[in-house]
Amino acid sequence: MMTSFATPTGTERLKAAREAGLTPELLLKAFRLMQTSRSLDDREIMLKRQQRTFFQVSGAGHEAIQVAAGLISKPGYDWFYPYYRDRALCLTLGMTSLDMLLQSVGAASDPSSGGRQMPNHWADPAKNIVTSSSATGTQFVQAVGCAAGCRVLYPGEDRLVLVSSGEGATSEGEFWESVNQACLNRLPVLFLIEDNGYAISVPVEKQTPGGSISKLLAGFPDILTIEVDGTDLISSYKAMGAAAAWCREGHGPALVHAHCTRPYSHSLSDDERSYKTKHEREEEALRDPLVTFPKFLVEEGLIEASVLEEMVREIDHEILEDTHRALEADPPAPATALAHLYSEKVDPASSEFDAAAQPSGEAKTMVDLINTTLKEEMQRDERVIVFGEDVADCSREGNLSEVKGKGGVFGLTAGLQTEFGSNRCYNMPIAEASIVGRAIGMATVGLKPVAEIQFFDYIWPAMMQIRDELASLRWRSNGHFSAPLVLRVPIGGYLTGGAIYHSQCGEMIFTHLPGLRVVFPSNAEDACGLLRTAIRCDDPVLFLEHKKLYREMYNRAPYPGPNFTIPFGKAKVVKAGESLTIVTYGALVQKSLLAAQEVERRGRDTSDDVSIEVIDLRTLSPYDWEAIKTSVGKTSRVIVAHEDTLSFGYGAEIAARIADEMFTHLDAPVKRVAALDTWVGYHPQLEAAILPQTDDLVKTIDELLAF
Ligand SMILES: Cc1ncc(C[n+]2csc(CCOP(=O)(O)OP(=O)(O)O)c2C)c(N)n1
Ligand SMILES: [Mg+2]
Repeated sequence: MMTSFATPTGTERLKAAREAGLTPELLLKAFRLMQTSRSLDDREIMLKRQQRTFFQVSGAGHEAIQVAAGLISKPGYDWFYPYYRDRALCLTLGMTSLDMLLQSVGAASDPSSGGRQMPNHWADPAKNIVTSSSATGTQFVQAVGCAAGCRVLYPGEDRLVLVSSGEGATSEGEFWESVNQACLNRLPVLFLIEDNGYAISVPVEKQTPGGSISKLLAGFPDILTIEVDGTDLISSYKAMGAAAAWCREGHGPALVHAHCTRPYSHSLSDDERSYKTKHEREEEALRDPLVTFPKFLVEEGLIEASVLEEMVREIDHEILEDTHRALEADPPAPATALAHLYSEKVDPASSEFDAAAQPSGEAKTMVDLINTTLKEEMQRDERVIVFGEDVADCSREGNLSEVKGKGGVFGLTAGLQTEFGSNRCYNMPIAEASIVGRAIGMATVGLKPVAEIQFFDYIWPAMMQIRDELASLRWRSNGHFSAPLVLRVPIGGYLTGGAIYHSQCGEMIFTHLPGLRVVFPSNAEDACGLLRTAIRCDDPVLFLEHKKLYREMYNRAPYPGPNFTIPFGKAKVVKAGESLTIVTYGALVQKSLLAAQEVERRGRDTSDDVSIEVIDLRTLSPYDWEAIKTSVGKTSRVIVAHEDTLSFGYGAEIAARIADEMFTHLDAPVKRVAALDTWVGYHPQLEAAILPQTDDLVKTIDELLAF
């Protein structure tokens, strides 16, 4: 449904305000908020020019729609995903001038980020203003997840999720993914698009086909779209009110397309005179809400001009006092740089997770034990929700009585939907950024999503969500927000036929990310214990499952019990030895064992007393340095072996650290065995040549022993 809200003119305006529920008191409150926002921008610009702050981006020209958005919202009940221009919105929700100035100066007491993020990256847990990144458009998919999460946690309540951006950011794929899913699930997401006609220097007609984002959405079902003059408080208030009512009444999402102005260029680093004409700027100035709104208040007799001027002076004075306080505030202490990367509540590396296995029954595959663990954790904790591509048994629930069910392309999630229902295990559209974004939004409100990415090779659309959002969320909000969740991802090759898009590794790209835990089990028992730790811990975990290891005979194990957990960062010495250490994980654990056996057998034949130690790291971030150190201290020879490509790889980090900290213990150079620096090929002969084999390990062991 599409509506356009006309801007009232002349004497109609007061009548329209009254009809919309805007009392004289509310109008004056709105003015105070709008003026505070503008005065703060002016003050911050001065501070930046005086080099007392480091960055400035303004909300100027957007104040009317933002105050309207804030007035129709319920802070602490609704949830908010604002963007960097939303100063007036956040003031209306209850943030203070001092809160904002503390972020400008980068103070330790900046409530949004503790001096970690640029100004205008608002966050306030008490008001449900969720920490934002600087990436345009990433907030949309998280807002959808937040709305989906609220539906689970607060059924029957009329909370909405307000998410905003400029018109330029609607070109991001995540915007379209989020509209798609908000419509699919009829979620109460209120999209506010503040259209100031430019994305830095790019005008809207070069950004959006037809130049209007609201018109483009015409074909989506169940979304209410409203186009409005975002510089006019009265029509903005009406539009936001109607959109909020639509969401709260359960009809689905709404989008308000608000036309704003941008009088202060994109930011202080930009000068719009280099791409906007004088005429264009003059036309815009006539629509400035901080010109038109006070004029209206005075013209309609709602306030005397002199009283209004006094009010502005008062606001400026208060902001100046807050500025002095902010400038005196302490900066963040250097020693705090690493604080809040991970949970301070739960340490997954602690002995708390060191539970003994209580094996029972016959040996099971990795698939069986992962499936059992998921079921048990879903039984134990209602907050655990599983979603991904094809993970449900059957999306058409009615067919479940007639069909066996799918339960994942590898069958890992089989039976979860049947046992726990379609609200706890469901299929997602093919949109990996949304799978991760939804999980982040859900985890932010307190659920425990265990999402699946179908193949590691297709994780890349979600990379922005993983790197710029998931991994940084706790750190950038100075510990105020977190998104503890699990991403299960089938990975790896040796499939004979998997080729480039079903066989790659690439785990080191993720171990490079502070804030993320990376797990890579090699056998059924470890997969069970580590998955349970992943679900029970308080950090985001990338749980990598090697496809080739899913149904092997050699790595099976009896069921180790419903409370079996393994701490992160605790390697397993899978074979003890004295002559050489192989540090490895994943599919190369078995290959290392085979290579060790061969070398040892040859040694026995020639009466050479050779024994190889094989260490399975099991978790890659954190990893067990002590285990490596102890072993290398004993053997003095070491190979780091992995399936991923050699150069700039995981092994490079371990090898560098061994060279750094254990140099004097070494009797030979640190060697690496890994894939060739290329992609995995389709033909088995090509694949075998590219991926590391047992023979490669044998050769390297021989070389090192002979050194
Ligand atoms: C993913 C990403 N790409 C590029 C940028 C750089 N950037 C910051 S703001 C911006 C323009 C956004 O324009 P719009 O969405 O219209 O918002 P406005 O600033 O006009 O309010 C760009 C390109 C970014 N922050 N994130
Ligand atoms: Mg814009």
